[in-house]
Amino acid sequence: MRTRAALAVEAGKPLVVTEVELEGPRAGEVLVEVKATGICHTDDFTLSGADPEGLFPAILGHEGAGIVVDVGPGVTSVKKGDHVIPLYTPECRSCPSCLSRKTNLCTAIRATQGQGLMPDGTSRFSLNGEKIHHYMGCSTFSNFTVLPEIAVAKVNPDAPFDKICYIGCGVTTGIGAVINTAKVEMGSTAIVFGLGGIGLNVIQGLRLAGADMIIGVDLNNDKKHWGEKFGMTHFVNPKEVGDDIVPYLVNLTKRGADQIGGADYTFDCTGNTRVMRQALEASHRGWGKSVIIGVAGAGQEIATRPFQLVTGRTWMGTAFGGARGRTDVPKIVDWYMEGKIEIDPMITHTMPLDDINKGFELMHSGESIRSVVLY
Ligand code: NAD
Ligand code: AHE
Ligand code: ZN
Repeated sequence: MRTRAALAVEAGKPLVVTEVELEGPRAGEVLVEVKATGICHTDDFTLSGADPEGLFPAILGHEGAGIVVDVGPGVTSVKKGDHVIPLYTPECRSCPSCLSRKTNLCTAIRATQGQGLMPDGTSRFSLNGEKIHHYMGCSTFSNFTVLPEIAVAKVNPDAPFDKICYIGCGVTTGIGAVINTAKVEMGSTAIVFGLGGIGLNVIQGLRLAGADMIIGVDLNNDKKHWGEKFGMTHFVNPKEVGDDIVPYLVNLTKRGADQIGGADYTFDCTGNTRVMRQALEASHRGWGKSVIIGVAGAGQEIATRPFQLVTGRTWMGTAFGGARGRTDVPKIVDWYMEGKIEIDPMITHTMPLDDINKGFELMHSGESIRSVVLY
C-alpha cells in the first residue's frame, strides 16, 4: 500500500512529507493506522545527527496511538480494530531480560530495531525501490506503520488518540522514572532539571508519589507556571543563581538537625551532561538517588568525583520510565481515563502532518510542551 509519511531524508534537514510504499505485515507483525503522534525531543535529537544510532532515510516518530487494521500470520494477542500504543521498548515476556523481572529492556528485537529494521532484518518502508529505515521500531510519523506484535500495547478503546499518544513516551517516561526507577516515597524532596515534555511528567509523578518539596530547574522562566500547574513547589533558573547551582540547591534542601542539604531524588530531563553532574551532586549525601532520563549526543560522557558515589549517592538511568509496555501502558491509559493523571494541558499544539516541521520549531523556541500531529 501507499501511505503518507514525514521522511527524514538526511541529518539536520526538515522532514519531507510525501507518499511512501508500505509492505503489509509478515508473521508476528501488525499493520497499524496511526491516528496521532507526539513529537518528542528524542526525534529532534536523532534528526539533528547527534544519535549514534541515527540512520537516514528514515521515518521517525515513536509516541503514537492508533488502530490495528491488519495482522500477519501467527498474531494472537491483538486483532483488527484493537486500539494500540506502539512500544519502542517491546515486551516479549520470554527473553532473559523480560524473565529476569529486573529490567524493562526486552532484548528480543533490540538488535534489528537499532538497525532500523523489522525483526526479520528487512524494512517494510520504501520509496521508488529504495529502502527507508524504521525508527525505534515505531515510525509513527507515517499514517500507517508495521510493528512486531510484541511492540504494541492494547488499550481502552474509549481513550482519545490525540491525548494517549503521549503515553507512548513522555508521560510513561516521566511518571515511570519516579515510580518504577527511583521508587520515590511519600514526604521526599526532589529536584527536576528541565521542565519540558518529560520533566513536567516527572513532576506530576512526584506529586502522585507524595513528595513534599519538588524543585524545578529550567533556563526558561516561562516554565515556572508550567511546573506549578503539576505540583512543583519551588522554581530555580540557573541563569539567576550565579556560577554554580549545586550549593544553591543543597542549601535550599537543608532539612533535619544536622542541616545537611541535598535532595532525596534528582532527575535530569535535559540531556546535558553538565546538568547530569549537577543533578548527581545536588542529591543527598548517604542516600541521594539521581536518575538520568535525558539523552546525550554521540561522544559525550559524564563525569564526577568518585567521592560523590563513595559518600552514598547513586547514579542511575531509565528508559521508558522502567515501564513494561504491554503490561503497564494499558494501566497508565486507565489512570488517564480515571482522572488520576493529567495529559490535556501539556498538549499545547496540534497540527496536521503537513505542518510537522512547525512542531519541531515550537520545541526549539521553547513555546510548546508537546506538539501532537493528527492524521
Ligand atoms: P523538551 O525540549 O520538551 O524539554 C527540555 C527542557 O530542558 C526545556 O524546558 C529546556 O528549557 C530545559 N533545559 C535545556 N537545557 C537546560 C539546562 N542546561 N538547565 C536547565 N534546563 C534546561 O524535551 P523533552 O521531550 O522533555 O525531553 C527531555 C530529554 O529527555 C531529551 O534529552 C530526550 O531525548 C530525553 N528522553 C529520554 C527518554 C528516556 O526513556 N530516557 C524518553 C523521552 C525523552
Ligand atoms: N540511540 C541512542 C540512545 C537513545 C536512547 O537512549 N533512547 C531511549 C529512549 S528515548 C525516548 O524518547 C531508550 O529507550 N534507550 C534504550 C534503548 O535500548 O535504546 C544512542 O545513544 O545510541
Ligand atoms: Zn520520546
